[in-house]
Amino acid sequence: MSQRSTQHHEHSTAGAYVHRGEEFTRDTTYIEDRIVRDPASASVAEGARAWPVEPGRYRLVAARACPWANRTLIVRRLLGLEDVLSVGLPGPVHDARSWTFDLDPDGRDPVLGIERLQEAYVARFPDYPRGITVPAIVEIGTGQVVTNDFAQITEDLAKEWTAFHREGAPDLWPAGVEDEMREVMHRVYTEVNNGVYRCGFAGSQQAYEKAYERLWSAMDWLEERLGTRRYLMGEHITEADVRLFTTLVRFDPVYHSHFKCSRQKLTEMPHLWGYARDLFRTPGFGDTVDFVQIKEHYYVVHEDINPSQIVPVGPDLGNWLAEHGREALGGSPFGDGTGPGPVRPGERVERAHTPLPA
Ligand SMILES: N[C@@H](CCC(=O)N[C@@H](CS)C(=O)NCC(=O)O)C(=O)O
Repeated sequence: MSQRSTQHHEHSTAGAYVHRGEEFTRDTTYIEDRIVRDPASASVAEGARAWPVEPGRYRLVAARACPWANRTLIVRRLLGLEDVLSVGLPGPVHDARSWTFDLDPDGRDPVLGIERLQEAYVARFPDYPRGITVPAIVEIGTGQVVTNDFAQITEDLAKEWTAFHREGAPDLWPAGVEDEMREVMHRVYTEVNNGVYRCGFAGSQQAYEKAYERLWSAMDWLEERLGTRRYLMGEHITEADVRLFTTLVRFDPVYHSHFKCSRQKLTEMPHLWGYARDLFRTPGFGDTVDFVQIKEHYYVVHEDINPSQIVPVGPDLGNWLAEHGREALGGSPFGDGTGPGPVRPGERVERAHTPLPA
């Protein structure tokens, strides 16, 4: 995650995210391979490779706890890709070598047969030098990681896997608003998705206060924007909403306390709170969220900022199902399309972990 933490992963449990005296900087070097409809004509980063879209060839590894991985779980469901791209779900906490399949029988992913995600990274790059991060896509036949570039993964699921989208799948990247959407998503990423981490892993009082100001100025912008429109880009959900949602859903249980993002709770920002609950109840969003795993991940893994590793019991989450009244703003989540059907039996979040409608 941070440059320093990745160096530490070989011998510590996600020990050092905090840069003493400094601002938190995210390691944004990824395996930039892409999975595309036409590898011969696809544009890929220098040194990266284009792989063909193919049902059953790849497995998405996405811990429910992680906000970046959570995006892929939502998009996969919204687009109905469950039958063509299977999913492996590491548990919420790491061992000394990062993500493990400790929730699976015998502690192994049933399809890849591995105990640690690290094995898939090493199968491809024996000396892989960076963090073993989720989300990652692994080629099942070779057991090798293909990509961990979270932003490109969801964009490619939406634009390159179209032949396998379910009927009624929403258009998460509507052409007419794409330019503005990229600007909004950039601001959401730098100021909010990553902004909460910048607060939590600040290495000095000054760095924290600067990070806090940045975060809240973006939260105020979003609160205002969502006062007049139901979704970030207007009447229907887009990838921009997916990206904001995974941070909002973690806000009160984790970021408000653990990352000291405490000017207000999400529940005290009326438009953002209504918007988050509206999305939460939309099939494909809330049904991917596991509050128990989310809390366990942050409070246990980030030992440097929570040395006791005690996981808070609160907050009470029953209010996520309260009426949100957002329909009054008009719009509809899926536009001309439809919502995804029920979650696959093997992929349901444990009932006791998240309040969902019956
Ligand atoms: N690596 C991406 C996003 C993915 C990411 O950070 N995932 C975290 C979990 S939320 C992870 O896998 N951390 C394990 C590690 O850093 O070794 C980024 O830093 O922007």
